[in-house]
Amino acid sequence: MSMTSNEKLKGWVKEWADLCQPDSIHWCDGSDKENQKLLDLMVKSGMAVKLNENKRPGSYYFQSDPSDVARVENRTFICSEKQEDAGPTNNWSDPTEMKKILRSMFKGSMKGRTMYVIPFSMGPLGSKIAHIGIQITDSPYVVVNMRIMTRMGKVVLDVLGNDDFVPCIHSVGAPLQPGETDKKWPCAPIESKYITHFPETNEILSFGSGYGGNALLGKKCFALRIASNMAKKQGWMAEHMLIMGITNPKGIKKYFAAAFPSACGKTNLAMLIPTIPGWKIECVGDDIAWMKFGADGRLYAINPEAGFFGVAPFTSMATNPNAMLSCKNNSIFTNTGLTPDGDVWWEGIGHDIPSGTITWTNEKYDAASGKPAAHPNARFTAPAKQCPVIDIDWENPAGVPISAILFGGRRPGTLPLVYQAFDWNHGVFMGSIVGSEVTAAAIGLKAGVRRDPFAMLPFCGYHMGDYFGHWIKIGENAPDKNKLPKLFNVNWFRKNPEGKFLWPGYGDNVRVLKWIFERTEGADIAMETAIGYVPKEGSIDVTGLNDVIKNIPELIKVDKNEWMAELELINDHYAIFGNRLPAEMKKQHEGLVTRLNKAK
Ligand code: SAT
Ligand code: MN
Repeated sequence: MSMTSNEKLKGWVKEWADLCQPDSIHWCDGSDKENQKLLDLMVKSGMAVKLNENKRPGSYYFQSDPSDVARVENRTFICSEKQEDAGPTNNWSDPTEMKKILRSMFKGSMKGRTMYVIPFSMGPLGSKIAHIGIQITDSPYVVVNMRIMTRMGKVVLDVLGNDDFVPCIHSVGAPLQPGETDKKWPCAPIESKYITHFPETNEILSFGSGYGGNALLGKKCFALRIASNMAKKQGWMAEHMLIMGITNPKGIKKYFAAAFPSACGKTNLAMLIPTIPGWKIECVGDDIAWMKFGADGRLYAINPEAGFFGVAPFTSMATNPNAMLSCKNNSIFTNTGLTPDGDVWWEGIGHDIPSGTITWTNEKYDAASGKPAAHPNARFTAPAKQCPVIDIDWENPAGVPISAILFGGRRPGTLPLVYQAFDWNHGVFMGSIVGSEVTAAAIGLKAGVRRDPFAMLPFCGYHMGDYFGHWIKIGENAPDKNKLPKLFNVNWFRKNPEGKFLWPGYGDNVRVLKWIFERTEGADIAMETAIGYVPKEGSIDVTGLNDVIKNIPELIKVDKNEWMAELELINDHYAIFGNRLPAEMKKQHEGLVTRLNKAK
């Protein structure tokens, strides 16, 4: 039974039910009872395993189909009316054509299944920065994950009233014939998967995958790809950034946001345990930030999500105790190993694998096979409120004021441990050239720097050149330019010629955050170089890090030759944006050339 008087919503659900032909329709109220019913149903069908109540209370284990283990970038489309609006970094498809294909895919796709209607809010309910979506799905797994990752259920419909919503349609694409028994993890083959976005109408249609960002449509599809379009039109920012609070020993607190490509430790940084006394880090979010200017002229950020969808492998009490504690109960584990005593295990969890552990492919673990117990993209879904260092203001509808924005990637050379932009536009240049070194072996690409501007490569829902332009506009239109966040680039991954990391990372990263904190207060601890401000000698607190002190000169070095080579690479990177590259970015590039030529 529908729980709304929103005629548009009711009509939309009916239209899709008519097309998808589910056996029944269930409007999700978000209650504990409903959640438990769905979990029990999945345990009964064999899709879920209830974990040991004494080890992992309220938690469940899932194994996906081996063909459905991660986001599928090559099956992800931006269906803008004009191809050039999707830009060179997105797959484009004509919206009318794509809708035609999808209508045929969705036709009858929910046969034998229940259609769930999930009202959800990205951001605290009622926040001016938040937005409401409604997801239709035939996956109960999606429902229980959306309940952790978003604010979900009846309350959302109450807030929505008769307003507009972002329509999100999802099917695993595996209809059941009468009498047919279901697969443990139903999904469609790769060539039938479609993760599609219609930026002109704010619609999301996703077919054929049940996993992560392909299926939990509030996350990357809505909160980044569609929201980045909304933000561009409306003058705000939807970014792939963690948000953290940082308090100094005097009790002064600031908030930072940070954008890093995948596998650069965003979740670890967001929950970091400082190694220097008196400093405190608290977590507002680990993946996405929505930012708008407040009445006081400062930029405010909310975390649109309510949970963490974190990579499990190599998360441990040593690398990220706060993440481990966040998923100690009421959590969902997908594609980890399953131990004989009903708990989960993954590579790098910090203890040996219990004998008899079942792998994510449902086989008995065999070290000799060389196959891991957990898939490298195995995930935990955990409520953010369970994080021991969750920030007191993490659900503040007004958001938190951002003092600094950090960019970074994995760069063994060239980029110093930290440097600060001269001003906003220089910082936009910095964000536009973010990248990580990849090895040829790892992903079958040419070895070198994979550019991932603002860590938004797979998530910017429009032309990346226009996105740089939007960042420039945000700076130009700021109510008070002096109150804009200061922009920095960090690089924890610089190596010496022998290939050893020069910086310890993890909790010691707070030492760099301390320098940034002091810079936002205007401390005289920086040295001007061609590329920006780097730390003055002795200004990074390395107390107690005796082995690292000798590395500092190398860590903050700005090498003219390395940067000249980098500038060539940036030219190649910029070339793909053609005439949509803002003139300001070319100017920034030329400015750097001139400054480097003058430098010794
Ligand atoms: O699967 S998700 O897109 O949610 C996570 C990720 O790939 O970053
Ligand atoms: Mn992410």
